[in-house]
Amino acid sequence: PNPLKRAAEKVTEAVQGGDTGPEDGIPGKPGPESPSVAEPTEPREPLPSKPDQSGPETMSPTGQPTGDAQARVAQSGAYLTDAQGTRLYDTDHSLKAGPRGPVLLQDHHLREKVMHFDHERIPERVVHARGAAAHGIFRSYGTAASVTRAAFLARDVETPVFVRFSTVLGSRGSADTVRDTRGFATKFYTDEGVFDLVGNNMPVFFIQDAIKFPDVIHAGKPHPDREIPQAQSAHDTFWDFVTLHTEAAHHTLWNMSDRGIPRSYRMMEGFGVHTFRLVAADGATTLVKFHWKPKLGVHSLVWEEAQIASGVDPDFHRRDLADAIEAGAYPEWELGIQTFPDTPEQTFEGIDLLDPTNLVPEELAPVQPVGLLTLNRNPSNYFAETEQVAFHVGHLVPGIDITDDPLLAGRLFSYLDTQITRLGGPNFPQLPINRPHSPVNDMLRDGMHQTAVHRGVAPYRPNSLDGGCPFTAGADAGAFVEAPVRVPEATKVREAPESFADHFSQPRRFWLSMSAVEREHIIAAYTFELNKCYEQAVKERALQVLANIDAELCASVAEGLGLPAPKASVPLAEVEPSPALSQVGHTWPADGRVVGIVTGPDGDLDAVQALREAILGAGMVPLVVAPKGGILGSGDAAVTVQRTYATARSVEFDALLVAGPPGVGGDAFGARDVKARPSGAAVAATDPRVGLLLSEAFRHGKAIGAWAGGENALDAAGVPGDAPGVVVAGSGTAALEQVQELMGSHRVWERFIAA
Ligand code: HDD
Repeated sequence: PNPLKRAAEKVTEAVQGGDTGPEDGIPGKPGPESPSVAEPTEPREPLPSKPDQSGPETMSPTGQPTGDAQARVAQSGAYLTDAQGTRLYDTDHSLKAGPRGPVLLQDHHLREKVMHFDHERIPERVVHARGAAAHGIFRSYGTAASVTRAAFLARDVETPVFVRFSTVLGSRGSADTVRDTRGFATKFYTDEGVFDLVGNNMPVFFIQDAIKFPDVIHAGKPHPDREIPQAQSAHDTFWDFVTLHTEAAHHTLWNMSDRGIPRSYRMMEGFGVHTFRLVAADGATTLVKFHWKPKLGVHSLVWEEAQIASGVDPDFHRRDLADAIEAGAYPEWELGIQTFPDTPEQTFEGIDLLDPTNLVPEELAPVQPVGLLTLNRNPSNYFAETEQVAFHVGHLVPGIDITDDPLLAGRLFSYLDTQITRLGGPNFPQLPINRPHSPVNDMLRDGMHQTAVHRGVAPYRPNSLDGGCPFTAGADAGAFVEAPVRVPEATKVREAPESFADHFSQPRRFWLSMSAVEREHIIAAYTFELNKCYEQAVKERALQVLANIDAELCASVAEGLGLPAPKASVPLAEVEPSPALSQVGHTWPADGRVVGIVTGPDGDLDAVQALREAILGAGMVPLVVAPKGGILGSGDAAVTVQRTYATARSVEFDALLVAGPPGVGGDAFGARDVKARPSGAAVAATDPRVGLLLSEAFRHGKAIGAWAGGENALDAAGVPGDAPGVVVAGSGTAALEQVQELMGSHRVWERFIAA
């Protein structure tokens, strides 16, 4: 066939819709000859664009409009074009000299397509590369209005936000559930400009001075020779650094605690870490620490769960966040502030507020709620939003200013600088996700990836050519004016204040504030990580650090390492515990929790159906687990299977319910019935994957319920029916009721303590 003729035919088909389209000709509706799995043969009405998918508002310097709104939306028109807007007739074949001949260099489409592909990746973030994000709304209560003039903190102001959560050490494709600090970065698109609160899920940091940041990150990242281990702190260089720089003792202790393995991004606290300075309308200043308090409480995985999830679902946290939002279970946090008088010493109750390795116990300075954050929309494009968002601690608005925390000072440089490499130039604020919602009228010009077509001739001031514009505003017209803070007269030194030398009293307070089970977890984490180190000197130095925090902590870890426990080399500080630091001992709403209902074709399907509704009604997520996919039962009792025995793993569930078979004695679940009933309910009892599901859930302290014979599945899995948090009830709903109550405490803690 003549290729040119064929090409011309294809163009005609594409433009006219061809003659192979659906019979009834309704775009989007498959005709009788055209099952939905077939390739569409004619253009269909493009999907309406999502609000955040509209591209930059470009103005053609020729004065022509650049197309309608739809045309500015990437990848949504009916016809394929090249990057210059020219329609293409084929994108599957290179231009060749005959079907078996050489590919021609003149193929501009091939060259453009491959060239663009070659440059699709941008450098990942040097830290916090792995992340997930969501859009939302921040509604302020007005309770901070007396201490800050920030307009978005006035009463009942709603501000759009974009929040990105992350791990620190891992690469972009690393697992979500590794032991690490989590980033919690929030971009507020306020009427007065963008405010970024770039925090973590821990209130303290490893180092006190930004000049050490490259060092701590080099130590935490994989070893430079083999580039292992990925996304882990359990290796020699990390422990070498944090034991030689004992200011890291506090943050390391937080990392080794349950805070290092959160259950969900939705169940983490967030902290601004540094002390910031609020400025009121009358100019009065107050020192402040920012806190995010999750409505669902602060909860963690257990270590074995975290490890299993890294393998079976490396996207565990990313999926959890997106699923919850898609299901309408919008995650919420209250923003809270701890305020302190802005005295020249910048200390509070003896705690140096400029030292970012310090926290201020909530018992000494209560966290006062100032607004509510609700995440209610998933990003529509990961790259455009989650990857290209650029946070910066220097994105401040009037009413919020910085302090002299030396860690913060270095960050004020780093976050702008890093975007030059990562986002390819200084114009990253023009990327759609980074654009302020307030008008921008800067005098910044040109540069790589400039998309604005600036008007006027005088990007300088004062000028007389552009009517004098732009003018500067005073504080009364909404300008950011630095708080006129006095800088003490001093000599230039490379030194830290003496108060920064106390490295152990704050970690000791954290340790003393933990419950018994949390302490057990901390000891296990240190023992695991240090046993992964090869260097004896590193382990011994780590024990010395622990001895300076607490003798029992040190002795227990030393025991696990098979080493003697050293004595403290400093006097142990007299500190009061801070109960607010413990995650255990409270009850929380079970909203968005995942309940697995394990059943088979012979299970109590009516009850399963009723349970699904009850679980949904309680704001939780039911997942039916059965031997294979598809539908169980028929008619009104039909139940859709969401997980099979092969795809379900305990880590996905917060609680399990085991459905018994209807009208059959409990024996049906018993091992001795397996031969007689090799499928269905009997399979549930004896399938090793169900056994694993139940035994892991039990070991991880999860609530388990069974009814009408389901208890025999528990027996088969070695789960005692009378153990704490195991419910054997007369009906599915009765089992759910008790399980739901148990879930309020997140886990059945007695099981760990008994163990
Ligand atoms: Fe940082 C990213 C949080 C100290 C330099 N940092 C980054 C992110 C978070 C934090 C949440 C990810 C933002 C996103 O989702 O895009 N960083 C912190 C906190 C710190 C901290 C809470 C201490 C209190 N960081 C810190 C120091 C430096 C940096 C001391 C440098 C001197 N951080 C960066 C960076 C990153 C970054 C290299 C990488 C990607 C980016 O900024 O945009 O500039």
